[in-house]
Amino acid sequence: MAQQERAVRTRNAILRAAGEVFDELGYEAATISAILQRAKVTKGALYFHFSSKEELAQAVLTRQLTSVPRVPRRDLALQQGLDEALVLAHMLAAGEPLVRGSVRLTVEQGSPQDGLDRRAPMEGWIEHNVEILSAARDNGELLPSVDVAAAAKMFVGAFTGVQILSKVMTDRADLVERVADLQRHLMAGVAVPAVLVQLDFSPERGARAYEEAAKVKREAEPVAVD
Ligand code: XVR
Repeated sequence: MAQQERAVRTRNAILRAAGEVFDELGYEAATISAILQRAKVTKGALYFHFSSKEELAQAVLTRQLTSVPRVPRRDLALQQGLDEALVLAHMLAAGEPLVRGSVRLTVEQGSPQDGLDRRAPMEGWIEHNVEILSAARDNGELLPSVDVAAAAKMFVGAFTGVQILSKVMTDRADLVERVADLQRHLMAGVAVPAVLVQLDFSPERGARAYEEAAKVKREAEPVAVD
């Protein structure tokens, strides 16, 4: 195996372990030694890639969007956005460590001095939603009254809220269902009637689209590089 590929694999293993530990303990209580044990790499290897707990947490936060495989293109931009929401819900419910850890780091209040930039993943999602909604606007899928920039933020805020509710109430057992239900309500407020009737909100789309997207991703790039 090429040296560079080995380094990327080690880095991914460390980030995955960090995701698990941040998910279980939160930023404050997490320790580098717990992450080391979980990743099964040497201390030297870990410090070669990351010099501090803060750097590890920031990398987990930064990876949030790229950890979610892109859903294959759909004819309707709104169906694509909807499928992405179901994929993210599926990954959180199924226990994907990087995404779970990253989401916990994003929503925990933390201390003002912890130095983490929690805005990064939120800005990434908002920007991504602007792209999807702009494509939807160009396709004539959106009601004329919709403000794309405001709707992009509404989708992120609403997903976050429902995600927290499901975690508190059912430890995410009902997350995919809650997100499908949320999307049904949000889409009714943004889609023209002719598009709304075509959207498929089945919760099972989450797992299916995840497998589909993960396959495309594996074929495109066997090892993720930042
Ligand atoms: O914007 C998002 C989607 O378009 C679905 C609505 C997802 C935003 C996820 C934000 C993330 C950060 C904290 O989830 C949290 O709970 C894909």
